[in-house]
Amino acid sequence: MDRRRAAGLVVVLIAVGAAVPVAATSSALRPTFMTPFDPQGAFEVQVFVDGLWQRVGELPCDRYVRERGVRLPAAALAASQVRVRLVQHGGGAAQIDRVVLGEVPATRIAGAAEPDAVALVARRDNDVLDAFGRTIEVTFPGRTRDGVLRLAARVEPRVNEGSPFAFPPANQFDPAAPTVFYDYRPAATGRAPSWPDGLDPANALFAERCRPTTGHPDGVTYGWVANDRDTLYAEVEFTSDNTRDGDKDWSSVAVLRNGELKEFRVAEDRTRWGRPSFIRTDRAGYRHKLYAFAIPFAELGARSAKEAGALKLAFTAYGTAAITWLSPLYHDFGGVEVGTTSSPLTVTVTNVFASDIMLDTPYFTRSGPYSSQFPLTAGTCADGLIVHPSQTCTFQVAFAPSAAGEIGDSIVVAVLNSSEARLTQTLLLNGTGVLPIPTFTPVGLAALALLLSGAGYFILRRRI
Ligand SMILES: [Ca+2]
Ligand SMILES: [Ca+2]
Repeated sequence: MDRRRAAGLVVVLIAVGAAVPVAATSSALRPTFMTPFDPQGAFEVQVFVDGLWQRVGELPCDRYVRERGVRLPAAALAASQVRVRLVQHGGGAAQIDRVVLGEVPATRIAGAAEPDAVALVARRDNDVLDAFGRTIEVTFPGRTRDGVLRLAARVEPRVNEGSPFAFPPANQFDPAAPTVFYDYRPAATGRAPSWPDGLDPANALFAERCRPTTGHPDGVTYGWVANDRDTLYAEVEFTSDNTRDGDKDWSSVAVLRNGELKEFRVAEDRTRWGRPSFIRTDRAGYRHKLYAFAIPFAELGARSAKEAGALKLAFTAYGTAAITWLSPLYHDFGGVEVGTTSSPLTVTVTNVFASDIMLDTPYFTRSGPYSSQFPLTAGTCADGLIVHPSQTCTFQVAFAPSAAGEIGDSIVVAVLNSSEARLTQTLLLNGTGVLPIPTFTPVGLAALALLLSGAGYFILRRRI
């Protein structure tokens, strides 16, 4: 299956939310991070010794920032400067939060795009350096006592998993349209704000703690709204998005007026309704996404703020920082010998909501022609099981190809939330059946040798 198509499918929202009263400062999202280490790529570590780059080791990474260490050879440490190369490979994005030798920070970084790279990797603070596909050369002072290179980094999967964060959170996982809104009545004689200066959590329209399941940091997302006579202004500060991913990062404002819903989206390549920035603020001291919206009232069918009257607003934010209650949403088993069964994949359902969820009966459905080749084993998940907030259940899927070739399947998992709304998410599976390599017994090998020598004799006779 085309991975890009799979990516497109998995970020599509395929769930139905329920309308509940909104409190602007309480979060409904409480995932736990039980995900085991699931490497998506790595950093090869090289060190400069006696005029040559020497491979020291490989540090695998998954989506979460984790610190790993590798001891550098004594010959490298004895030099006046220790030069290390970090060669990133694999995954769909990669960042370094900190790299130190012992506890000593780098004095120089080469191969990075960001000018303040040395400061970015000096501390583990969510302020990260883009390292995707790069060879980053890091120089440390020599004759360091502790010779362990420590790298805190992450590598994202190729396929981004999860849904945007929704504000109000009651709209989370709602594919079609928001059902819950913030009320805003524009002031007839409002003034254009001087944002981002003067943004104050005390004046926020909403402040919601977000806990991404994508390895991005937990953080409070804020929204503000203001207006002047002609324009509706809004800011969305998505502190959980500490990675700059071009047009993959976006935020939107949906405005409901006179029964008509209109959505305005802003990304690096979509600046008609506003602008994204990637900055540090008083709310979060590491670089993160802040979206500024400016929407003329004329776009809402009103000639002025006064005419606009009462508005209903809903927001979303996505930054590859996202949330899902089913993980993973995509898995490729790779090549598996026909007639055998792969090692199983564990799939986790996590209650990321504020109240109990119940697995539907049945809790999964599948209708693909190859479903029987992706056998499913019930783990702790079961029809009708109630999962409390932050709790999980799991099941296993494996790949048992019956013929050579690449095939796929999808499993739709369904749960009911506390309002009995049915939510679904789809797990996409892929695998390639490969034919076994023939093996020979000693007798078989002797027969093959005889056959080949006979053929060789025959060919030689023909040529003579
Ligand atoms: Ca950092
Ligand atoms: Ca991002």
